[in-house]
Amino acid sequence: QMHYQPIIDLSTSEVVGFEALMRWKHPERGWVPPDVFIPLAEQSTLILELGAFAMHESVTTACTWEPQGDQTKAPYVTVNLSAHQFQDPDLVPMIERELQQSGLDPERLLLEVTETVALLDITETMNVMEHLNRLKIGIALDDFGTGYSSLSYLAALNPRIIKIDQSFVRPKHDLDRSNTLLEAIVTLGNKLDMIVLAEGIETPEQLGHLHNLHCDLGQGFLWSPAVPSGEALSMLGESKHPTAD
Ligand code: G
Ligand code: G
Ligand code: MN
Repeated sequence: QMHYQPIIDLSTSEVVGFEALMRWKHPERGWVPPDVFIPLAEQSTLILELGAFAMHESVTTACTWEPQGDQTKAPYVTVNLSAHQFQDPDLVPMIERELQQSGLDPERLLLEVTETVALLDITETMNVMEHLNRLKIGIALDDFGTGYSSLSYLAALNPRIIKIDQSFVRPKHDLDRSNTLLEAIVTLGNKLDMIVLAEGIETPEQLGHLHNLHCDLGQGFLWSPAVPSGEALSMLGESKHPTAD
């Protein structure tokens, strides 16, 4: 199943998108988390089938979402891609087919890739990026700050969103230094005209701090974990999300 975690605009506290996250309900073991089954699926072509399933479910579900407040566009959906998917020659055609069948506005789809995946084969990545740009599909750079954070490649990849890893948002040690890094990453993203999203926000204090740093978007248990599509849809009707003020 695909579940959806809301992405919140820290200034308006509106839901601007959802990250699609896969869950496997095993008949005996119950819910198996993706960090257990995705790496296994990656050892075979099963990951391509799961990836196609995730894309189909996500774009179909996103078609049911309506614009919020003064928004001109309905919330977008971000779909995680694994390394093998990114290297699959059928990736772009598969996405094009799904967009065509569903009728989803391509600007409402973003692909989440980690820097590590994007840098595996930079020539191939730039080739895929060119196709995605032409289709107006955006990239959200996942787990930013935990890979090599190659700054020249960051500029070349030009993601629409950079997602700051949770380890900077909820530092376990070296609080001062983590905060300095957090501030530097937000500034870097802002200056490069990228939308900066902080992951794993759990407390109003973390929210207030990130808002003060001019971080654009947030995601985390403070608002909601990933929920089934029906719950995501009803979340859109509500406007009582925690705000930074
Ligand atoms: O929500 P969380 O525990 O559920 O997700 C754990 C990890 O699994 C995340 O790093 C996320 O990128 C990955 N993941 C979740 N859903 C998908 C998916 O549909 N495809 C891929 N490739 N990875 C996913
Ligand atoms: O690696 P990726 O960023 O795609 O995966 C996000 C992971 O983080 C998922 O497992 C998701 O369930 C988890 N997550 C999302 N929000 C929070 C949060 O506020 N706190 C914690 N501890 N985990 C979170
Ligand atoms: Mn992700």
